[in-house]
Amino acid sequence: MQKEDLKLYFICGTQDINDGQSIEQILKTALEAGITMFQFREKGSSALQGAEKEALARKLHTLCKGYNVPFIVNDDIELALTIEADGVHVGQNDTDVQQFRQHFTNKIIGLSVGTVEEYKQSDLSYIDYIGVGPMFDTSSKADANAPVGPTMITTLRSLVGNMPIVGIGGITTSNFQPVLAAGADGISVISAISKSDDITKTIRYFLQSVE
Ligand code: TZP
Ligand code: MG
Repeated sequence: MQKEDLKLYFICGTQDINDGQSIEQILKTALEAGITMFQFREKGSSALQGAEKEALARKLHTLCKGYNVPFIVNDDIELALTIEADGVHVGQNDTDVQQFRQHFTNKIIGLSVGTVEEYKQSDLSYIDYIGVGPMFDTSSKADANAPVGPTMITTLRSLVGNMPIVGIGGITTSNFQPVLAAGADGISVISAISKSDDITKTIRYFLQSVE
């Protein structure tokens, strides 16, 4: 993967959209407007499972292919392998990355790293990028840790050197600039896009500043 892929990384699952809206339509609009990477993240009590989840993943993957945008699956390595996704994103408590890197050559593996302690306990040799956060308060992740702020990007940047970094958590069009200024290669958002009244305008605004 290229650092540029992280510029505007949209994450979404069926739990993240307003009632009556379609995740496919939202993704289509977001791709058209220029998101650079997408992560399918089904979470919580309403999350699709099994065949339904796989069917939706395949549809969203196909949409991403049409725009040459990498399609990443959150946590579900089996699903990622089954549908030949472009990668997976895992958290600190998810499957041992080393175990699946061998099945996952030429794929993207992202890891969440929120603190220096987490950095120290992570083997980054198998990782393509790290997601650092939460930058700010977020209501999109039920078990989110306390915000670490953009300064955590600067701290981790000095430890990881050139490794691609994306900031995540509570990022909006009003607060993303300090995340980039702190050394992130891009920003990752759920609600700023999925709940936007004008997705195209929101995305264009983000992209103007990242580029
Ligand atoms: N990981 C850390 S914060 C977060 C995830 C998945 C939620 C980000 O959602 P939002 O709506 O952009 O704050
Ligand atoms: Mg996880």
